[in-house]
Amino acid sequence: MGYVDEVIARVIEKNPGQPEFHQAVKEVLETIRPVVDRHEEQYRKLAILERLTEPDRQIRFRVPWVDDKGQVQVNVGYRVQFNSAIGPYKGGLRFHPSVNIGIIKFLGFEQIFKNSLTSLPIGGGKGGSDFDPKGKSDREVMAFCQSFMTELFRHIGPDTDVPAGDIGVGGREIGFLYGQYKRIRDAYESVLTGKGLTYGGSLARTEATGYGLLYYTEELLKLNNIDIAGKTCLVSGAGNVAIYAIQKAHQLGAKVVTCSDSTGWVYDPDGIDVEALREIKEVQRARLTEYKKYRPNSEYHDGRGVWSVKADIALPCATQNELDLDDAKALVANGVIAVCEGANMPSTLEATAYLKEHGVIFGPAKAANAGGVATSALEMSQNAERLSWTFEEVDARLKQIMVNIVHNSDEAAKEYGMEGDYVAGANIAGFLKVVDAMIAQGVV
Ligand code: NDP
Ligand code: 2IT
Repeated sequence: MGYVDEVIARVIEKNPGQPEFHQAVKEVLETIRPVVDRHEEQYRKLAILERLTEPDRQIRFRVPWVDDKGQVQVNVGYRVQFNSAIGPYKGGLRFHPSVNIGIIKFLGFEQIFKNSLTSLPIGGGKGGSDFDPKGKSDREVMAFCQSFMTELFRHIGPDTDVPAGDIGVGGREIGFLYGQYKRIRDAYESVLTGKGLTYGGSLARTEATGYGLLYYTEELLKLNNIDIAGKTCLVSGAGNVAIYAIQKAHQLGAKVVTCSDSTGWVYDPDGIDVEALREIKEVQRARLTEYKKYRPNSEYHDGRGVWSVKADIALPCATQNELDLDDAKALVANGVIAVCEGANMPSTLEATAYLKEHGVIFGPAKAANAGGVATSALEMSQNAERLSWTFEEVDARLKQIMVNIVHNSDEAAKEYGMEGDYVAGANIAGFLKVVDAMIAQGVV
């Protein structure tokens, strides 16, 4: 057995019951094989792959809080500090009932390479809780966030670990978390990103992941001599990433005809109305069933089904493994040109393989959605110099970062004989920088 296969087997054995973590490790290690083969003796001796797949630290804690009926509720909180070779741990917090240690580990592992690809000095981490903000009052969300931070604060800091948002954690939650951190530490520090604009947030951070996804997609298509203008797109999800992906797609002259949430999905042949979507999701925090009230010409369907619609480009922006082999077959049968991932690991390994085999241009999550964390790092830079940049300046830097990721991934794939494989290219480019730093820093 080669080194890569040995380490994959070891990860599966040592981390039972964590299929998402196994999946993320397999995807990375299997595509960096040519690099590992070239350096096998050195990497084996230094146990590079074993160290890379074992987090620096995993923190798990109790989060007790009182609901509106006076009942005490107990959730589990996590922070996985995965790798700090190139900078302080950086990565979001996810609040969703499906959260468990395996999910946080897959996200933290992905984050190492994604953060490296941004070219900014940030290491990889992720955290969250099985708390479900859906249907909770603002007071309940605040009570939960304060209790969560009352434990988390001792593990984070502006030069140690800087969390941000992810599923279920947006501006409201970041505000409550930041307030509690500041109260406990008595320090106004850049310890979270995605902050509000009145207390240290960056312009364009809200839009950054969705906008970045479209800058990446536009450039990747350009590299393949295709113009994004005039193309029809499918988006899944209706949260932070989906909303601003749809907005930027429309600005670039494409038309997005779908979006979805965990209850159902919408088909709007005239193009999704972003302002209606923002009102439903950001203001009312309601379900997509409301969309038809704003757009009588649209269709609402219960369950899942976005990938059955005929379109040129698919942009999954909801959650992991939301695009499976059957979905990939439907997309290919309908003539899809490109799939670029806004969510983290939204395509199963089988779906990714099928799409690549059938000539679909495939932009993997850790490259395509890196705009969010990149702009978080720009928020840290602005906080460090105690200045705020204009929207245009942040947006221009974001765009340049996404363009660079496309070309760096493309060149890395070419260098290792895998031209056009942007999954391998992103993994290789992200991996090389981290490994170089790990080797330079010795056995730690
Ligand atoms: P939000 O909470 O704002 O939105 C998530 C959306 O996905 C909602 O529409 C939600 O529907 C849907 N969704 C979530 N879980 C499920 C599920 N299990 N089944 C079906 N639908 C689901 O999160 P974000 O938009 O921030 O995140 C979306 C994806 O993008 C995630 O994979 C996240 O990790 C990734 N990402 C986010 C970044 C960011 O900056 N926010 C950066 C990079 C990646 P419902 O409301 O009904 O639950
Ligand atoms: O998956 C991700 O990159 C995020 N949720 C954003 C992380 C961040 O620190 O901004």
